[in-house]
Amino acid sequence: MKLPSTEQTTPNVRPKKLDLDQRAISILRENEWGDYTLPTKGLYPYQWNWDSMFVALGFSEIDLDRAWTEVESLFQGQWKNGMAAHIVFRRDSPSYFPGPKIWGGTHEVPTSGCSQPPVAATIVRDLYEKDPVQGKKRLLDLFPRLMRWHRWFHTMRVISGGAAIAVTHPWESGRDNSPDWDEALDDVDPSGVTPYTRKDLGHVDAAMRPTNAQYDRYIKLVEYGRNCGWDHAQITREGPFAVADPGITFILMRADRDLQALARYLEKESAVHEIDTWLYRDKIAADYLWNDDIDAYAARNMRNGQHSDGVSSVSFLSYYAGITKPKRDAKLQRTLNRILSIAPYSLPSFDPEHPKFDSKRYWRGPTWAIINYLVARGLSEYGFEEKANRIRLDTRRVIQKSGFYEYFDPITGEGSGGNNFTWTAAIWLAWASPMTDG
Ligand code: 9WN
Repeated sequence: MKLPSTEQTTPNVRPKKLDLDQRAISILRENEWGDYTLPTKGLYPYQWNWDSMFVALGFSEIDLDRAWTEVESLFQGQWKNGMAAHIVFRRDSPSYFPGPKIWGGTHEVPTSGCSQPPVAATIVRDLYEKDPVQGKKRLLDLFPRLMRWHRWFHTMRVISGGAAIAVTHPWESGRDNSPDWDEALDDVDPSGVTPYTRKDLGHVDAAMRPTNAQYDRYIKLVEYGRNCGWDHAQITREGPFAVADPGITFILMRADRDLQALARYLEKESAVHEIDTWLYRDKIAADYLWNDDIDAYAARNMRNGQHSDGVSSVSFLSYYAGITKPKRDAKLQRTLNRILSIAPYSLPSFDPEHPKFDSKRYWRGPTWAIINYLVARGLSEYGFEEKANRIRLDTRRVIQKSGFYEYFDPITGEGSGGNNFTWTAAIWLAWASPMTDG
């Protein structure tokens, strides 16, 4: 981000721009909690995995040292098996359910028992390239941790011979109540779930959150993992839920490439070769996820091979992942054109023309700034500048219109979920603010 220049800005728009830039910085600082940052106060009182990585990206615009610290603190929650946990609790807070006791994690710093989309290596590469001299020592410490985490995904979240990465809990995908999980979640028997009280509904309107029926299944899946001692091989192989996720698969593919670039910077030849074996399987994963019925990449239930029948925003992360196939891309572009033409505040998390679309309910329709950033980054790298820019300007407009919400109605632009949300502020600073133009 360039610093605000009084000469370059016109008098009528300048105060607004400055207000939002300053406000975004304040949100990052207000949500700081020592060496990590809360997604937002109240609703999410702990450290979340991919949130922290977007936060690091935001901090890198104003305080590179603090950005590295955010990444390092996340890895306090890395298990011996390599998994970087989706939530690092450290303490118990009454405002969130389920907390550390329900998860029953086995790591010395209390964490949840699943992971989240691995954007970390990509962000670490960004931080390193901003200042390789300052970053070298910190990279040397983080590099083996990133390798162990990626290795965990490539061994613990694939099923015999497959290459697409499964999520074994909707929370692992980061897209909790996406229709992508509906069919597989129907097969999770919620009976006998230990009675509990939801805390999220004390902070946010129920119409914007997952349903109780979904929550029962989320908790049932936590109980299954806890009861098997978080044996991730068993959970993936025979647990109640395993769905290949285009989101996590494409994000990991991209992160593998960035990790390989880091391995080259550090002259770690054996790591370069190991990552080659992961990248070699990319096309197999992409082929498995492609759904010709909807002209898009889509989630796929690993227990029965059934595809999700709807387009989600992560369907377009194939470019970000470095996957192209001309005939398929032509179809994917048509699908993207269709969706962009009906959602004025794109990119909706689910196809607005699908019967399950719900413009306010979390991952069943709303627009999320972080996904916009990832999708547009990939589109831009493959020369789809116009579309990348459209998504970026939509992100800017929706934040200008409604503020730093967790997510936004893609039709009206209204903000939903938590407010003063850290990752929305971070994406503003790193990418959506007019200060990032040019
Ligand atoms: C469960 C923190 C997290 C995000 C996820 C988002 C939401 C949690 C919840 O909030 O999930 O992990 O309780 O709803 O879906 O992507 O990381 O912002």
